Amino acid sequence: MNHLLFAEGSIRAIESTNYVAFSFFVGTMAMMAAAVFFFFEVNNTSKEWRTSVLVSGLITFIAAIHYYYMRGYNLETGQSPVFFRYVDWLLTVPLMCVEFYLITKKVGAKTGLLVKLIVTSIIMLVTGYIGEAVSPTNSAFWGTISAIAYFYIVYLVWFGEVAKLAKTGSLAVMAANKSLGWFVLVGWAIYPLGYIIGTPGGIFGIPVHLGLNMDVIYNIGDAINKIGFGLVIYVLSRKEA
Ligand SMILES: *C/C=C(C)/C=C/C=C(C)/C=C/C1=C(C)CCCC1(C)C
Repeated sequence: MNHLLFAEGSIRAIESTNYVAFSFFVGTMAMMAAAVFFFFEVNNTSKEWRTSVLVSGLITFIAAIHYYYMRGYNLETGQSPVFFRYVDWLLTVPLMCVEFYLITKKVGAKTGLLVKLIVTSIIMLVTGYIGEAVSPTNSAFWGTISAIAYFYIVYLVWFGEVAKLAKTGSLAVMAANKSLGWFVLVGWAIYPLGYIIGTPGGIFGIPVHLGLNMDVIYNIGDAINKIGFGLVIYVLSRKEA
């Protein structure tokens, strides 16, 4: 009797066909495991890399909390948790900019570069949110503005200030910046793909659905970018130790 009430009152199982909610569930677990790993490794890390590994832990920890919430939200309502998705990104993407800054700070990066990266990433995310949640009929327009900000970050990391500074660093710093650059160019490109598939404006006004779910694409992107990105930092911290 009791367990029946319990089952009906507070727990809803994820059905095996509900791959969207399932991907939120797996995402929660993966982010939690990664956060625990990075937090525990902070003490095994040489002094100058501790903050970087700690920030990797914070990124995955913040994501784990949001994923836990988004999993429940999606399961209960069947809807996309757009608002909390963007709250998560607004916290974690600037922290990823902090990671770039921390790497290049060792070879002279100034806080102005950090501010530039953070402001650009916020423009990218806020315009994306407007296109997804506030004005979906204009999603192609807002997506384009967002993409311009995105390409500016790609430019900074590959050819601009970040790249130039990284070149003056050790081989490990150069290699790490290359890897992080690939994350921004290829890993982050997963998100506009999800946006194009999930918003009515598609690409330049032409809807593209392909039968794929936007949240599943975003969840795959997050796993690659938050955990993978953190691992690159972790590997760098071992090489430089
Ligand atoms: C951990 C979360 C990360 C790394 C999120 C990154 C998100 C983006 C790079 C989103 C980019 C977008 C565009 C470039 C255009 C369409 C709108 C967005 C916001 C999906």
